[in-house]
Amino acid sequence: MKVTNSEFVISAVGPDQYPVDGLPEIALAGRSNVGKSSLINRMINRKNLARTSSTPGKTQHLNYYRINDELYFVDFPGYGYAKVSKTKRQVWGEMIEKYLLERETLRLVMLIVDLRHPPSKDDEMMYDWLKHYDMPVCVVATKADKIPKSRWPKHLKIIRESLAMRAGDGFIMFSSEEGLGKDQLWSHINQHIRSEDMSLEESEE
Ligand SMILES: Nc1nc2c(ncn2[C@@H]2O[C@H](COP(=O)(O)OP(=O)(O)OP(=O)(O)O)[C@@H](O)[C@H]2O)c(=O)[nH]1
Ligand SMILES: [Mg+2]
Repeated sequence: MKVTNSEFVISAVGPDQYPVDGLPEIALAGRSNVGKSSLINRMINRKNLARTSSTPGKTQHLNYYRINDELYFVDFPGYGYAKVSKTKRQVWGEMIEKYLLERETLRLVMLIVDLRHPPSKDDEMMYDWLKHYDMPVCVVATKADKIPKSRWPKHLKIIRESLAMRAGDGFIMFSSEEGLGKDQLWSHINQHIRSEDMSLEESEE
């Protein structure tokens, strides 16, 4: 997809604030600091539209980005950040769960993991939960530029096996720093925004 226009729409705290125009939505879930916002910026060729930081836990609401008047990226609050209070974590958890279960325009969840490390317990829980509800997931292993190419296959294998990935889910290696994986991810997203309803999704690959 050629991105000609992208804008930040809203940092939503609940369903009342979600957009009502019915465009398809692609959600981004992942550990705090894993690189979700950087991935969005790379996908839309913007340096800092999605706020990135070296301070984890920065994104605290569902941040909506509207792309080409064709779709939304929905940046979730990162999970697994110890300094966030238990109450706050619970509120985020409930908001995300409700969104995932009830948002009719949701087409795909991108689960962002760090290629360098085995998935965390939270990553495993998130993927299991998405599998349980039969949602289409694309696992994106980012920060690929941080390890030598020769070690990529080994790391990919660990991630695939630790998550017990379904054959039908996408699995893409990515680098926000260098742009690796961008075209592949766009073509995966394009396939999903054309589908009418997640429950009618056919598995691919
Ligand atoms: N080298 C490299 N650094 C990256 C990459 N992606 C993200 N980073 C860095 O990792 C840090 C965190 O990135 P963010 O995009 O802010 O992470 P996030 O997942 O949005 O974090 P929260 O909003 O706190 O959940 C920043 O310092 C980024 O510059 C990548 O592909 N390669
Ligand atoms: Mg972020």
